[in-house]
Amino acid sequence: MSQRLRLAIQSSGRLSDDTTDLLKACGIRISRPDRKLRMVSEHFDIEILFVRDDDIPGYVADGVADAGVVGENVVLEKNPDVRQLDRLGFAACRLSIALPKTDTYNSLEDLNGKHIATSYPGLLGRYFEKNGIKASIHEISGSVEIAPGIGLADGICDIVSSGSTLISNGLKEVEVILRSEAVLIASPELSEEKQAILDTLQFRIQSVLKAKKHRYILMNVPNESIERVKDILPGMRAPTVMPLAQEGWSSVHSVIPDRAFWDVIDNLKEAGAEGMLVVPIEKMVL
Ligand code: PRT
Ligand code: ZN
Repeated sequence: MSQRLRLAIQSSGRLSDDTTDLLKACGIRISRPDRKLRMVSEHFDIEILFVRDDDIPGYVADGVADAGVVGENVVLEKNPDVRQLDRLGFAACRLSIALPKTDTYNSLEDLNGKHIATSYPGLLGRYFEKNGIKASIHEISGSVEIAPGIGLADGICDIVSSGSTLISNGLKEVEVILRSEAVLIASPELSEEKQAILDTLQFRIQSVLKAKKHRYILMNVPNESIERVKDILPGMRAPTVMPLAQEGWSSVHSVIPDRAFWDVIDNLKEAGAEGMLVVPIEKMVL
């Protein structure tokens, strides 16, 4: 019987929808009737385990799962023996230290002697040690942001994304100790067969992520401006140029990094490009 790669993903929470969408874009459809804990994919040699995110690094390290999708913050906090592979571009957040907004804060030294509440004692402890800060850590498992308000701690170290939780609790972010996003992790040792499935999965993930970061751009350009337009386009290769039915004009197609679009658009217009269309790309296989 052929082996299956066992992939642990978050059962329900901030990671689950994006993980399911990514797998779907990779050709792995997730259907979970009756909220089962295990699912075998029909189109790929993969089995999905639905678990709590905190358990994923341990399961992968212990061989209960072969690979997993989890926040980098959770992996680094647990510090298990796993391989960290691709960064997946979702669930972006930071792990930060925050103090009451009325506190004076000039530098890390100001944290000496403070009492900090967190669910990330491992990461925070290592951060203090690396920076020679003598502060005490109070581990709590939830609602960390209320700790200073109820007199439990002087400050907190917690996950921040928009920052609104900090603001509504009268806190200010003073140090970012980690920038995190969802990552693919795998156990250090896999059978040859499972490693081959993981390689295929990674190849598909990378094709999907690359596509997300690029746009397909089409425009009409007077023939005398084509060279200028080619110089402006930050494409992967030379653009495709095709004659239009209208004499003296061509259609120019290219793939550009998404972030470059607004930087080049004015230059393209100035060079004579018209009727620009910018289209999302579903997959990019290079
Ligand atoms: O039930 P299970 O244990 O599986 O899930 P969970 O409740 O432990 O985790 P979940 O689903 O809340 O988060 C999963 C992962 O999403 C985290 O480990 C992070 O990698 C990532 N992530 C991204 C976040 C946030 N953004 C986030 N904003 N995790 C938590 N938050 C919380 C944060 O703890 C704080 O309470 O949101 C609040 C701050 O948000 P802002 O927007 O107000 O700053
Ligand atoms: Zn959790």
